[in-house]
Amino acid sequence: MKLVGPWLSGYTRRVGITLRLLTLPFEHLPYHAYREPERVRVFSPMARVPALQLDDGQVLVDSHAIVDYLDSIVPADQRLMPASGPERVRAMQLVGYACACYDKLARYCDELMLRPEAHRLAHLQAGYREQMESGLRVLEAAHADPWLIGSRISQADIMAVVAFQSASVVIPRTVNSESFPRLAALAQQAMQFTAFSSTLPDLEDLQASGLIGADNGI
Ligand SMILES: N[C@@H](CCC(=O)N[C@@H](CS)C(=O)NCC(=O)O)C(=O)O
Repeated sequence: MKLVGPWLSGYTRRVGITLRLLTLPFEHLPYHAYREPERVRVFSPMARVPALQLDDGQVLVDSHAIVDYLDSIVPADQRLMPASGPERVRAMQLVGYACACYDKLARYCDELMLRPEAHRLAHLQAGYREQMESGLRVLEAAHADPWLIGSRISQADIMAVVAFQSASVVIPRTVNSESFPRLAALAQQAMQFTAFSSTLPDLEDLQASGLIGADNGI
């Protein structure tokens, strides 16, 4: 399989973590959707990442569909989403919040990075941040023991950690281990897995994106 997208993309990282936790071999093609759209388009006509090319040449896009597919090709006891019942509902709820947090963070970053300052809408930026922080508070209130859905790591942990770590790079004064101690502890626990530690965005990539502390201390 080939995974298209850089670790800078939280949704690509979600898929990369999933592949590594499930010990599924893959080739990583870290093409950036904005900087290298023509390379991404070869796999993903809308120039969006992540895209996963399967061994038979078919391509899946959208991290939700991809992680669902990956769960379907591993034995039941390795799957990263509970199959049914209240645990599945809870996992879906938390994955939903974590993805929504990441969406708002991505929109906030797009506003900062792509739109010229004179055309930025302050209320939009503030709204994205407010919504993202509300979502992170929901995740912070979810009790991890030791994982969000109990004894086994799940997609809820993966996306919660991706969203928290990404937000803490972009708006470190607001999102940090003091304001979100449980999410910080969850991230620290997750980083014991190479699936998480090996998929952190390159520092160079982060610096080039201008996203480190992009809030300028706001
Ligand atoms: N819902 C999609 C979101 C994918 C997404 O937003 N990808 C971003 C990078 S993190 C992207 O490719 N943006 C460029 C674009 O949409 O034009 C998923 O879960 O995969």
